[in-house]
Amino acid sequence: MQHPKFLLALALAAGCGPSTRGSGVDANPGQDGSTVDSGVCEDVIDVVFVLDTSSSMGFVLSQLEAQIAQVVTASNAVAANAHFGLIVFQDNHFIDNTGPLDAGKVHTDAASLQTAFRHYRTVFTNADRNPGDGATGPTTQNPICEENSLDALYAAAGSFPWRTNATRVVILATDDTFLERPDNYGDRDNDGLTNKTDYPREGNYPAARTLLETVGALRDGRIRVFSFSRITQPGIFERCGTGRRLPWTDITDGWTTPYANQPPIPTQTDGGNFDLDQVKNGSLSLSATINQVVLESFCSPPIL
Ligand SMILES: [Ca+2]
Ligand SMILES: [Ca+2]
Ligand SMILES: [Ca+2]
Repeated sequence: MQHPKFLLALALAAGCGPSTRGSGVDANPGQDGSTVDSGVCEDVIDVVFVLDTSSSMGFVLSQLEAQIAQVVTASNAVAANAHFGLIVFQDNHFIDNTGPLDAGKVHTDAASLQTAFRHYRTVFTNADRNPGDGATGPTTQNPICEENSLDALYAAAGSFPWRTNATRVVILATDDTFLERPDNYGDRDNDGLTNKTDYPREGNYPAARTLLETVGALRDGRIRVFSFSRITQPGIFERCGTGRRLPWTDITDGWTTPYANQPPIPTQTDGGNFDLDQVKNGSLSLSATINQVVLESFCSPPIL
């Protein structure tokens, strides 16, 4: 019998999008159909989605809602009993708790994930409401363009119930860079106070972590980060409608370009980055790309 990974590789071969990753992971079957790790690895699969739910990101939630069943099926074809988590963020984050296992942190099928994607799009994306504030939190928040992916990633590393024998993958989507402690995402004018009430209203959304701390937690957890982010600067009419802390030329920092002289997060975790604009225009399939990286990561510990 063929290794299930090999069979899935055949099934996926036609539909995979391009990857910019340059790791040494080799999921290609050998000429005799064997894989480099066949017969020794008994991993399960844990995938955590870390998703920017700010106003420009609704298309990712919609596409995931439509395509997540294919991801769940493909992961379970690689190894039975795949687990999925969801952490949503804007200027703060929330660890989704609507799954059936581990106090809601773990999803096992597409239906509960679809309900969750729809919920965050409706209640948070469409209202500029920060996920950590809950469904009745203030609206029209988010006074600067940068989004708090860093603290959401730190939560993924430390607060998701990763299984000991799991191949661990984070799928992150965002269209901007992030800030580090001690900056504050709610401090629009960077005066150290969060008291301005004119639009876009200030609020107290301090960054809790640094890039160094976050990457350290991810690497300690053997968690690969695959990001979908913008590779090119948006045109003037596609830009975030508020001010920002860092220049527009920095929106790729941390994903495909260094952040304050530190290599990008996908590079530091043996993951990869894909072009979010290709997802938006329909030329890159989220599900095919996610299935590809899960397959390539399976039973191949990150090379750090
Ligand atoms: Ca945004
Ligand atoms: Ca923001
Ligand atoms: Ca201020």
